[in-house]
Amino acid sequence: MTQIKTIASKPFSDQRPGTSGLRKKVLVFQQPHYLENFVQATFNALGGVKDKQIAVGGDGRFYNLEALQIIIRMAAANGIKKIMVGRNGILSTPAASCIIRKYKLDGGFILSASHNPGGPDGDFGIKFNTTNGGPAPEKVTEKIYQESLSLTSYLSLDNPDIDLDHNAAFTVGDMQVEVFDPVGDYADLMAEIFDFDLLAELMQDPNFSFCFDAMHAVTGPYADEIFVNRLKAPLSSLLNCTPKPDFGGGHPDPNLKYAADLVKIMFADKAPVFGAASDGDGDRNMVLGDNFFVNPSDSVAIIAANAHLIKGYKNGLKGLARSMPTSCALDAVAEDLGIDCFETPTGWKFFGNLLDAGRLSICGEESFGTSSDHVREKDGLWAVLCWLNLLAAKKMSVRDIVNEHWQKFGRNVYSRHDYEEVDSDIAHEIVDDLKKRLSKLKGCKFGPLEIAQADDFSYLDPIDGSLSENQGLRLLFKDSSRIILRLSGTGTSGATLRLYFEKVEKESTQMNLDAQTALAPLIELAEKLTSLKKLTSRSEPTVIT
Ligand code: G16
Repeated sequence: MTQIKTIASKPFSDQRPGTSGLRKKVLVFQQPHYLENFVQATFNALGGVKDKQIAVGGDGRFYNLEALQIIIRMAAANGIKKIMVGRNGILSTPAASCIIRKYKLDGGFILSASHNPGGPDGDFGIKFNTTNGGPAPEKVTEKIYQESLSLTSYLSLDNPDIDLDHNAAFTVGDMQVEVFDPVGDYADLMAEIFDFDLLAELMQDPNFSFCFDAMHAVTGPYADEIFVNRLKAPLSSLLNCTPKPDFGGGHPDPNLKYAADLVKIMFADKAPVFGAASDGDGDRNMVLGDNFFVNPSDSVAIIAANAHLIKGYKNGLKGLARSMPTSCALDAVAEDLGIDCFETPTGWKFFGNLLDAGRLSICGEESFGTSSDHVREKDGLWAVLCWLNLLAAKKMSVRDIVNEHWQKFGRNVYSRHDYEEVDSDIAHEIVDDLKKRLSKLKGCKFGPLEIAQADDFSYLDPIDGSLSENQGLRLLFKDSSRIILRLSGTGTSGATLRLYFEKVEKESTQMNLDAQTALAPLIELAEKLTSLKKLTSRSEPTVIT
């Protein structure tokens, strides 16, 4: 039997998981014992993992393969009974959720820093998902952090690196290892939810054209299997579909700035009818029409409003949910359908309890995340398939589907301004300063805008009663406009400040106004109240969505 070794280590003080797991520069993770400590802290926080079964895989970024081998050795040394490893170390975040649920595993590690850049100078990340397939809730991530603060050793064993290139089953120590196809089970799940015959027909329609950009990240193999092999889309529909450790030098974040290849195609003359992209680990999506951007907050609302057209949801929806900064477009749909719409803090983990309790079917976030109760993660390709389904069923363009929705529900004109890599002290000062003034802002009038409520959002989970405080500063106006300010929990350099703006437009002739123009009074007011640009010496946001 292979000898289990106790390896001396030292506690690290910076391993508190953020919005979605632990994300740091690759160089931080490459420090001796750094990754190992987090993995051992996770095992300890779970009360030990003897005889448990887990999955592991990642988005293919730099350090993915080395990290996998470390985790496999540590899993064996900690008494895990079986580990399922995605072939080539690949496993998208939604596919990991699917696998954990389908094979009733006790959880899994996902190795990804999501949409953050990769490569030796880029970012790496790790998060643990629990037996429901969803990100560990705060009580677990906090326990991991507490464990990490006092950890002085971890368990491993001497075993050569294992071959991850082929499907195979073997043992490491007493642990069974199964290297499996990371795509098949997920593609099968999609085939259960969507009518693939309908979608294949759309792909053959001479008036239809489609472009999917995997941004050199994990969804490439999934897109190949689903769109090309199963739906018979031409191979030329796929862009950047080979996962690369550095994502081709790009920033695998599907937004108007970073998905530049796709944006160029979709905003050209004779653009395809439909375009979409997903991020590093495959949980985000961006949806575009011919010269048209679909705001993610609108996207989830439109999917929910039309869900009866999708095979998997034709019997109705249990409820809806959105994160607090996401626009209230979804609330209007919930009201129309006569179902609940929950408002949770930013972070997919907050949807988990509601999904497990059967209280909601579809949920989404402004940060390009949309999904349903089929998994416990957001799911980029699922959202793309929803849109393909709507296009096939409604026989309308993307632009017309969005306009039809706005005409019925009104338009929640929306934009997010990100200020990335801001000096951390300055960023905290800006937030703290506004926070101190919140109580005095209620009732203040700025031209036609009157603040009806000003607070720091907190969330009482209706299922387990847990309270999450300090989740973002909200200025809520009498006319339903909103300004939100919060610090991102996913950046790795300095701090990222996010400002969110929303205004409800019911006047049908004003629906197509440019969002930045329509929101200009709110954008100006935010600067007046925070002096954000002045204090950060920035003339404009890093990214505008
Ligand atoms: C993660 C979370 C999302 C969150 C997003 C942005 O997504 O899972 O719930 O909305 O980060 O968070 P923040 O505004 O704190 O940066 P991903 O795709 O990065 O895993």
